[in-house]
Amino acid sequence: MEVIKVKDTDIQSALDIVKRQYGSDAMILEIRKKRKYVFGPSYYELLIGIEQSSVKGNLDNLESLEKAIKRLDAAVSALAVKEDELDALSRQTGFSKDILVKARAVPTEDWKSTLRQYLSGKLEFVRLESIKFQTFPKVVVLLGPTGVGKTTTAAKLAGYLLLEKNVSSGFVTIDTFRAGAVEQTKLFGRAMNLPVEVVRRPHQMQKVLAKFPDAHYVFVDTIGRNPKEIGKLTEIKMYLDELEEWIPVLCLNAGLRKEEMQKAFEYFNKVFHIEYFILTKVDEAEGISSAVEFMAENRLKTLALTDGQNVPDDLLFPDMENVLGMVGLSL
Ligand SMILES: Nc1nc2c(ncn2[C@@H]2O[C@H](COP(=O)(O)OP(=O)(O)O)[C@@H](O)[C@H]2O)c(=O)[nH]1
Ligand SMILES: [Mg+2]
Repeated sequence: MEVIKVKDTDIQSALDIVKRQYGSDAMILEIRKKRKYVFGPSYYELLIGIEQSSVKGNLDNLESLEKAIKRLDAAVSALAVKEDELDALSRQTGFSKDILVKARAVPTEDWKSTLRQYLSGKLEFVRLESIKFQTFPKVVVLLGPTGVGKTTTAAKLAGYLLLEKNVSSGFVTIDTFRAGAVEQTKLFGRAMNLPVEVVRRPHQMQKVLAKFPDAHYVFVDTIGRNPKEIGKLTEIKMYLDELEEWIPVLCLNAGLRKEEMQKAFEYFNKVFHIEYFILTKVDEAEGISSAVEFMAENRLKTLALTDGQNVPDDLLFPDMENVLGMVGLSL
């Protein structure tokens, strides 16, 4: 046993020092009250016994700490070397370095299957028909910045349901701008012989559903001039709050950069809790790697992709393999 002396004018401070420095390994052997000279101030001297094994243990710990630091050092240098590799892979795949690192695709020989595994754990594809609703008709609200293709996509979805599933739909346009910009929806409605209603006051919302006695689905389309006006979103939300049940679907253009998608998502998600997603204009985008990253990182349930102006044909219902294939990650 090693014996150590600890001195302090205050007994509590002395005990604190022992506790801090030697922890539970310390054994107090003796406490002495002393004076340096006859009339000098008193102080305490604590004799502490420490088992050799724990001193040795601490030394062993130090050694293993040193080894760990060396290993960490080596790993950091290795990472620096991999930076070039990371850059190259990012350019080659269109995926950000950020996600390649998160997925641990670098440094790995088998980066493809590592990235595949990472993405497939986060991506989700859902068919509109499989979403359970408590109420009827099922109300689907299409949200997104102006020009992303909300109105066209609503028409495509209604067309698909009608032609492929023999299920009828209706359209509601919330015209918060009193702009009367509903002609486009009316044209689609007329072409498919499906009803279109325009709502200009929130309290009309629930009542308007009664105007679609045959519809299984009602697609609510929103009009906006400036998607940056958060006030407009809360106004749209007021209309939807009148409804018993509805699901919001965010539509974003595949040509956007990931940061732009994230910004738009956060902006809409603040007002609506976004769970479902449609990626539009895939035909115009150079690739969809960024969009796929965005979908994965936000754990969005993707309902469809759109890839052209033709209604209702340019609509895809991809599964995991389709999408992984589209970003060059097929098996
Ligand atoms: N290339 C392409 N154009 C699309 C697609 N979806 C919609 N559009 C076009 O984008 C424009 C805006 O669409 P619209 O549905 O009015 O957008 P909204 O403002 O979000 O309702 C129209 O010219 C559409 O034909 C798509 O998937 N690919
Ligand atoms: Mg529109």
